[in-house]
Amino acid sequence: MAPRLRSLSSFRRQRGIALLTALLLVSLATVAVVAMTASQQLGIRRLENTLRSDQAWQYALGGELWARGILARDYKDDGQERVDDLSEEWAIRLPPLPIEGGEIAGALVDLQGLFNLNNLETPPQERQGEPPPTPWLDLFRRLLRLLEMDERIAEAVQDWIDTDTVPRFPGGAEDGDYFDRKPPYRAGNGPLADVSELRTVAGIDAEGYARLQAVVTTLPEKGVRINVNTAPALVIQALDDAIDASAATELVRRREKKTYVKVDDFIQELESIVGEDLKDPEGVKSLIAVNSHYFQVDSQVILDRARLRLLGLLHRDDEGRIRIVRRWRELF
Ligand SMILES: [Ca+2]
Ligand SMILES: [Ca+2]
Repeated sequence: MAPRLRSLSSFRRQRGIALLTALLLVSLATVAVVAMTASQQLGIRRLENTLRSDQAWQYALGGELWARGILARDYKDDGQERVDDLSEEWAIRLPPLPIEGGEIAGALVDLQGLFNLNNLETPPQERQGEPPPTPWLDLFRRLLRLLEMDERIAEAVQDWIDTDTVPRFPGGAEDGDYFDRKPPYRAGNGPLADVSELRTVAGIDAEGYARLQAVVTTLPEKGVRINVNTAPALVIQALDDAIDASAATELVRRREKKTYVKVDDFIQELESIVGEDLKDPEGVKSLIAVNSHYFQVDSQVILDRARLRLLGLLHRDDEGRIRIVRRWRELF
């Protein structure tokens, strides 16, 4: 009896092990299926995201195309009288437009209403000393004063742009000043590519940068004049010592009633407000324009989970040809 009993219990044990093995196999297979499905879902999600980003990019490019169209139409409408002011179609900010799965918003900004920092470029210096001030340097110094910032920052920006290593006086800063920083770096030695570069220039902290951001720009040429039909009051005030805050506000108020069609119209109004105080009307005239060549297009697209902000610098020449100078993305 005893061997039979043993074999029966051994049979039961074996059956138990087989059952356990089967269960284990089933659970392993389940884990594998779940893992495969999860990875498949991830793949689908990834594909979906890529597709959405691609679509958002195409929509944003569409926004750029819209901007080019508006600028081309404006050129045609202007005819012989090349004037750009804030009552024109390009200056109207588009409310967000619904698109399938999201929305798109766009805006055009005249960058010539702002002071172009690359106007500060001068030939390299051979010796230390104060180089002769240019009208653009005077304007930038006034702008810094109006922003309640140290006007010696003007020389630091000039040194950042110039290709020499001789610091200007009194506020200059060259490689020597930047080597001491942690981490060390060198001066730019070329035109500024973006306003954000100012954060690396000596004397400009986060607060100063925030103030400057509203009134300066970086364009790929120097000597770009300020459009008095679009410039904020502060930039107009910085044109000449004779213009105080109330005169600048009055000049802005008058352009809202009647656009400055010629540079002389602005000078005439300016003289009627400040009178004898204006010592150098020709000097002011050399800094201003009534139209613009540089605009920034800003397209913002939301598409499901994808968000894209595409900015572009557009140049419109005197023949009305429009080209994209550069394009960059920003978070929003
Ligand atoms: Ca126009
Ligand atoms: Ca220098």
